[in-house]
Amino acid sequence: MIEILNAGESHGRALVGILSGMPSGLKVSVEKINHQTQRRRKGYGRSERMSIESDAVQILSGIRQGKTIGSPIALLIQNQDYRPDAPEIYQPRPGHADLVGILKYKQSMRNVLERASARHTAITVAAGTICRFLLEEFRILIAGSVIQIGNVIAGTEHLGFEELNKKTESSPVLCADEPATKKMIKQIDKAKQKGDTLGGIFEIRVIGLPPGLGSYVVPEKRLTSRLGAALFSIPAIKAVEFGELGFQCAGLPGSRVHDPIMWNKNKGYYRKTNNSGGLEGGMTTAEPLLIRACMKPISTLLNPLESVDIKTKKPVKAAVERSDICAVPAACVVAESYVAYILADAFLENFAGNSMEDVRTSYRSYMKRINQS
Ligand code: EPS
Repeated sequence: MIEILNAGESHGRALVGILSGMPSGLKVSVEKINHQTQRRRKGYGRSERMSIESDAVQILSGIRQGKTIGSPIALLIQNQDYRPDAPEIYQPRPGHADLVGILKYKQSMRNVLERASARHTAITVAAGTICRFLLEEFRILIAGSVIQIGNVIAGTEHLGFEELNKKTESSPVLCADEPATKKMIKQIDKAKQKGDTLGGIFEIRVIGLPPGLGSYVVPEKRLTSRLGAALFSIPAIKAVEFGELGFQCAGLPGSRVHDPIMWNKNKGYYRKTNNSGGLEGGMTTAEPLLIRACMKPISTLLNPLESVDIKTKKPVKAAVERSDICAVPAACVVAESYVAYILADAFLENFAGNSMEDVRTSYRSYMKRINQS
C-alpha cells in the first residue's frame, strides 16, 4: 500500500525520499517531522558530522496547506557536508560494505561507502514520521527506548508507556533508566578514549493497535516477517526478537509461553499475559507490540583493525574516517520510523481508502464488528 524510496549518498548534494500510497486529507506537520530527524541526529556518542548537519526537511510535493493530497510525497534534506571531491580510500574497514561492495559493483571504495553509510536513514525517518501521523489519528502510539549499550543493561520493564516515553526523551542516550544512562555515557567515553565503538539493544513498543493487522494467509503478509525485514534493513542490525521473552521462549514449555485468552463485557477479548509481544499468526492481537533489536558496534574504528591495501595487497590498518562511537540511540529512532511505515502499510491494507474519511469509515465499521464479536 505504502512505499518509501530513498536516494542519496552520505556526502552527496542531498537525501531524497518519496513516500507513495498515503490517503488524502492527513495532517502533516513539518515541525514534528523535524523533531524526529533531530532525535536521530542527536544522541550521545555521535560523530562531529552531526553538528555540521541540520537535517531540516523540505517538502517538495504531495502536501498542500498542511495536508496530504493523495499524490506521492517528495522530501528532501540538504547535506551540509556536501563533498563531491571526498578523497579515495584503499583500506577496506572490516564490518562495513567496503570490500564486498567494490568487488560486486566494480566501483571505487568511496562510491561504495557513500551509499552504504547510514546517512540515508535521515530521510527515511522523515518519511516514516508521516506514516506515524496516520497511526496517531487512530491513537496508535510508538515509543522507542535504548535498553543496552555495551555491557550496561537498563531495567525499564516495569515502566508504563507514558512514563517510559517521558524518561527516554530526557536521556542523552534515549534510555529510560537514569543510573543506566550515566553508566552508558561513561562507557561511550571510555570506548572513545580507546578508539573503539559500541553496540547495544533498543526496543520499540506500540500501543493502540487493532487486532488483525498483517495476515497468516500468505507468508509475505505476515506482520512478523514485514517488521523483521524492515528492522534488518537498518545498517548494523544483527538480531531482532519479539515479545518480552524473545529468544528465551525457546527454552520454556508452551504452558509458560502462550498467553491465555480472557473475555469480559467491557474489554471484549484480551490476554492474561503478553509474551507474544502483540503478534500471533503474523497478525496483531491488539495487545501492545514489543520488538527488540541488537545493533553491532560501528565498524569505523579510530584504532583500526587489520586490513589489506586493495592496490598493493599488503597488510595495512583499515581506513580511519570520522566515526560515531555509538549510534544505538539514532538506530532506535530510525527503527521507530520503520515500524511506523510497516504498521501504516498493514493498517491501510486492512482499512484501504483514498481519503482519510474513507479510511476512518472502514476502521469504524471493522472495530464495531470486532467489538460485537
Ligand atoms: C551518518 C553520517 C555519517 C556517519 C554515519 C551515519 O557521517 P560521515 O560518514 O560523514 O562521518 O556519521 O555513518 C555510519 C555509521 C557508517 O557506518 O557509515 C548519519 O547521518 O547518520
